[in-house]
Amino acid sequence: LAMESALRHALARNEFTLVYQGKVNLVNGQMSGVEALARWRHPEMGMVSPVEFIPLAENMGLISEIGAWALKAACRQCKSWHELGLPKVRIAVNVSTLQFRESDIPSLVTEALAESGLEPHYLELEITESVLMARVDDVSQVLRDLRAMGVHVSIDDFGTGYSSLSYLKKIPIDALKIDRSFVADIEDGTGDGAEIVSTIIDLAHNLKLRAIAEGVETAEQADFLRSKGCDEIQGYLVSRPVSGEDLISLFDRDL
Ligand code: G
Ligand code: G
Ligand code: MN
Ligand code: NA
Repeated sequence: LAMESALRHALARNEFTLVYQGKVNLVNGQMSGVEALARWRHPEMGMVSPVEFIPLAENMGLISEIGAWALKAACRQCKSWHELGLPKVRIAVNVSTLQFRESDIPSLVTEALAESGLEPHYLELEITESVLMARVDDVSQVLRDLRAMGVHVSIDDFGTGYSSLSYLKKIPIDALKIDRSFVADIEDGTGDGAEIVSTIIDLAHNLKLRAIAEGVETAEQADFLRSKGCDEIQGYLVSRPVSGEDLISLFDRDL
């Protein structure tokens, strides 16, 4: 209960912040994008993980407001990296399923892009498979509107939900992000994890989508993913999530 009342005031008290984790292109080794991850810094409770506060925010009817803040803050941060003359990367922002259903996402995105001055093709939204469980026509229309604007969409935590393959073929998306539980199971390339991962990579490519592996922690996992044609990786091997300022130094590092 204490956490609920604190969460109600967290936005107004400026307690949310974003950290950023780079994605690296496995062909050229360059940083290709950055995912924004929300953090709640409470004065007494300390850092509260989004695993805790996102579901709470959904239950309390606060997710759309918090999600809108995250989208706008991420667009502003990305634009400011571009203005510093850093290599231009795309920013990925998580959109919860409830937020996707409750809000007018195309209008919100239009507003965030207009306010920040970020060009639409530098924005990517990460949604999960559960978004796709709604009426196909409604979801498709929102995704088509986003595509028409030039905004990218990827499916996060792919493989843990219930996407129908025929559905995936019909909707305009750009990438599948392979859930980190499968990546963790790659090990030496012989186990179940390895087979699931290479199957998802092939599925993505057959659907003309990029495949991105998340939670990559070891060079062995990265080598396996490269050998299977995975397009991009994200995870502790590349970098932990860091502040907007700390991310700048990652641009010059040899990844
Ligand atoms: O950053 P990491 O600990 O901690 O994130 C945990 C989970 O919280 C992940 O599934 C991530 O997608 C989700 N998450 C992080 N930031 C946001 C956000 O801004 N909005 C939503 N909806 N989910 C987020
Ligand atoms: O669900 P989503 O992919 O958006 O989650 C991102 C979450 O994964 C964040 O909590 C982030 O801190 C965490 N994360 C990022 N890289 C790694 C990694 O290499 N290993 C593990 N175990 N977690 C990671
Ligand atoms: Mn994500
Ligand atoms: Na994920």
